[in-house]
Amino acid sequence: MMAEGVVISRHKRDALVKNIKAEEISCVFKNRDISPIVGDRVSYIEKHNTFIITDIFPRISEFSRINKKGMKEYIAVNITQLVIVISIIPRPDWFLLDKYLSSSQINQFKTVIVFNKIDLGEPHQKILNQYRSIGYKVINTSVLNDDTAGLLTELSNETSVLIGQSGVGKSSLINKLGNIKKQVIGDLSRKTNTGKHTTTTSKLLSINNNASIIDSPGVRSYAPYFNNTNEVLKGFIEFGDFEESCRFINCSHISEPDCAIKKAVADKKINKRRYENFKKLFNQIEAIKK
Ligand SMILES: Nc1nc2c(ncn2[C@@H]2O[C@H](COP(=O)(O)OP(=O)(O)OP(=O)(O)O)[C@@H](O)[C@H]2O)c(=O)[nH]1
Ligand SMILES: [Mg+2]
Ligand SMILES: [Zn+2]
Repeated sequence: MMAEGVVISRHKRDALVKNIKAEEISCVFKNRDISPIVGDRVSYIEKHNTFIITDIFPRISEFSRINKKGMKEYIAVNITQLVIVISIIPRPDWFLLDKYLSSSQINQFKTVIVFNKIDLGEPHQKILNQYRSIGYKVINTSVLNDDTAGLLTELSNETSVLIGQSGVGKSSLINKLGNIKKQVIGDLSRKTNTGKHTTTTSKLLSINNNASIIDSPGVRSYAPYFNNTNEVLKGFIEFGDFEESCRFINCSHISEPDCAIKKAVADKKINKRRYENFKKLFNQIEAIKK
């Protein structure tokens, strides 16, 4: 008999599939062409007491990264929103944030920046306001002070993946929001104030307000997968207001003369830090693509 469900977690040789009856079924996949990712809609059959995934339905979206071998690797699929979590400790990695934002822009995901642990103070307001002024939604949260209602509003009716450095509080936020099986959370390392990579596999959870959330393992770094270097140019949303005025239509805003982006940076209409991160990312992707 054939049944359908959603992949809620993926391991090396099997995947946990939640079916329409909300049963969680451990399924294997034998066919080389079938590599289910968390968020995938699949069909499966039962054969001699083993559940086997037979098909993956077409995806509405794919969130990916480039791995060490230069290949595309999927983090989550069928998502509608990226929720990028940063915090006071560990300190924000702004380049990491810009890389996530560029990926979100290319994939046209809805995007929310969550600034967590505001019970510890409110630093970085200037930078956060820069992100607000270019159009990103930035919300403050605190698990400790039970301040998560604003986040719940953003999550409702979306399928979101929570991403960010280890220890920023992704799993803690999810535990606070959902009447769900609690995710394991972990202390920060006392020496370095960084997370200990507590969450090790992505997991899709359904909470109230018709929100689906994927908890993901914290990262040290991230590089978006781009089909070509030109895509990097489209990842920085505020460039759109100026790029038509560059002298060359295919200007990469790096070394060409009469570049409207570089002029906007000089005129302080584009944030210099963002532009430097754009260059850094552009050069990284170019090095990979060569
Ligand atoms: N003060 C304060 N601490 C928090 C808050 N949210 C989470 N923490 C603490 O931060 C630490 C890390 O929390 P986790 O939820 O495990 O972080 P994570 O982002 O899921 O980390 P990984 O799974 O390793 O990626 C724990 O000690 C939490 O108690 C908050 O709002 N305020
Ligand atoms: Mg976690
Ligand atoms: Zn230019």
